[in-house]
Amino acid sequence: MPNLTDLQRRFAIPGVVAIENDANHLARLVVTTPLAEAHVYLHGAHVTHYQPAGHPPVLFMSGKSWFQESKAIRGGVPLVFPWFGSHRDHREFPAHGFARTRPWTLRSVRQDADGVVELSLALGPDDATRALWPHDFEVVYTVTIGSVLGLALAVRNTGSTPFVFEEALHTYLSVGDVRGVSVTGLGQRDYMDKLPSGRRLTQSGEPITITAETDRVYFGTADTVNVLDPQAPGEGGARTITISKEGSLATVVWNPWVAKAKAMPDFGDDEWPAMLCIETANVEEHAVTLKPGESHVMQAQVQAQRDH
Ligand code: TA6
Repeated sequence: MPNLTDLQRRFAIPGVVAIENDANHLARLVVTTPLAEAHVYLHGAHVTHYQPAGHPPVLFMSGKSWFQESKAIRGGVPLVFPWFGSHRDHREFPAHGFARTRPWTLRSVRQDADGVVELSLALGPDDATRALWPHDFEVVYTVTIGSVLGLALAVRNTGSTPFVFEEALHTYLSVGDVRGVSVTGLGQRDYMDKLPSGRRLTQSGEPITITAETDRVYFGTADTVNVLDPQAPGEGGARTITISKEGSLATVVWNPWVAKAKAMPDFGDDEWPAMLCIETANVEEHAVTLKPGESHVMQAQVQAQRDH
């Protein structure tokens, strides 16, 4: 693991970006500016907190999340790479790939003239990743913290053979009560309903509401999704969280509801009403193929505004 003192010397910006070990001795960056605050762990390059000025937190974090090097953090924005869900051929491999449970390297920390902070983190192959996925790659993740949370996942094939990968920014949004939330931007899109068997359907009208366990992969959609939360946390009343994106053709919508929430040890039984995952992805038929030397970037912007 990197030396904390060395990281602080190289990357800290006094009063803006601190680097600390959390209570579980995992290193994280704590970003505090007049525009927003955020927490980003080197473990999984995991954004666990984002709160723009004047708003309650935009990301949900489970109070029962693991914070261990071998496990994914539950909430925030888990990074899914290089496969989504269970591995097609090896069900014993970690779900959603290995990126979210690897230590990432902090590459740069910058603040621009407007006060926006940009972090860059990188992941490359090692024996552990090659044992799961026999390819050479470089992933560079850029997190931009301002009135908008910007996330950019750049994958490059540094090997000598082509590879195919899936990816997702598995974003957990914080909502007042998922049963009262309306989702727009996915109308008329085809989707795979993973409950129970992966059947293909077409989204009829919208808004989409959440009335049971929901686990859907929408295809052929580069669209912006809006989540209207009439009972948003905090004092300000209703708010809309907008997720726009580039370089992504799939969007995943997930809420575990009652039974699945109970089945997850790192998720509180009563936490499911407080979250909704809107995931920016390239999965299934939208998996990405890269020849040697080629790169691909997937980006998302997460923004909250009050509905007055
Ligand atoms: O993105 C939705 C999903 O694939 C669900 O099927 C559920 O498994 C969720 O991801 C969480 O997966 P995780 O491995 O983080 O428990």
